[in-house]
Amino acid sequence: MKRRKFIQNASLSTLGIAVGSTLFASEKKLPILDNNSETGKDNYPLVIATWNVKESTQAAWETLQQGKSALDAIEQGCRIEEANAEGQSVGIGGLPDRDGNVTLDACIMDSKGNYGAVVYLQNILHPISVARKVMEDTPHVILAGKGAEKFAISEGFKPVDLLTEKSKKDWEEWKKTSKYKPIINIENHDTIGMLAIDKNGDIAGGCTTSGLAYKMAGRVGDSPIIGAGLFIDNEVGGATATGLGEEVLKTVGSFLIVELMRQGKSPQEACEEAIGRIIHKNPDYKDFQVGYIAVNKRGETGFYSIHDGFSVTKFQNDNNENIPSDFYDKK
Ligand code: SD4
Repeated sequence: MKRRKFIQNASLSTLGIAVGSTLFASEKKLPILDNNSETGKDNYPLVIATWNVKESTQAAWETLQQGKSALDAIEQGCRIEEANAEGQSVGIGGLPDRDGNVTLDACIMDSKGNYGAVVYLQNILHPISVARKVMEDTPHVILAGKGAEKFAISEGFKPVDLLTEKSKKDWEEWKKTSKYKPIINIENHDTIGMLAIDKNGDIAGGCTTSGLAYKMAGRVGDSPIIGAGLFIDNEVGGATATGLGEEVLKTVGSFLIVELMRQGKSPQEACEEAIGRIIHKNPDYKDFQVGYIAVNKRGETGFYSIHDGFSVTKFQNDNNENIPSDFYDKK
């Protein structure tokens, strides 16, 4: 019996057997999908990211071309968007919370299942790199707020003012009415979730954002939370999210997608089902956007959103392309 079939069958039978198969998979360190030409070698290296972020995917791709790991590619790719002061949902230039503070969330996950994150981080330009340091240089997985900032500075990151003139002006305009409508739509959209497969077929991912514009002080979204904004299982694939984080958190979206792929769904089917869960549970889905992207171990990709307007950028076979996503709400 093919190994993949075996795992599928096992997980469909009793819980005891399902647990047994999981142990078997991890003890033997065997990929569910083998890395050979038949099952995907032609599909990677590969980089895919949320929204139109060609410069980010380019940087990640170049990193992979230098023979570096998927993890290095993710860090380099995310740093581009974090340093882009024009983008108002990531890093410098991000729209502030309702008190005027720019607070950043980011996480990174490698192919060995290691994870690091920063939440509610202020005054630091590259949260993705701080998240990597949390993962690699501390015994913890998440650092928050002042502690995260202190750690970053101790690691050599320089404090910077992240509130640009443009974002300050927009915030001052917003304050005139102070209407809080956490609608994520096409105007507010460059949270970057990125997945990469390196030449060895190993997968890593990252997610970095300034979160919802004008959020309550202290609010943390899905993007830095393992299983919600990002999840990688190198035996199966990876997934990441953008959109209204509260909805992604409540349905543990990225973990759900990876588990659906483990059970045999394609990345596209898994993304569609994860969006379906949100729609099924929340009748207000017309008022908010969520988008998911996924890759599996074969280098196949999928993406789907609730509403029109979501897109992904994919770099594969020397082609860096922004592709509009299919969506649920066709009206
Ligand atoms: C959050 N998911 O903090 C993020 C926001 C986002 O494009 O994705 N914006 O909820």
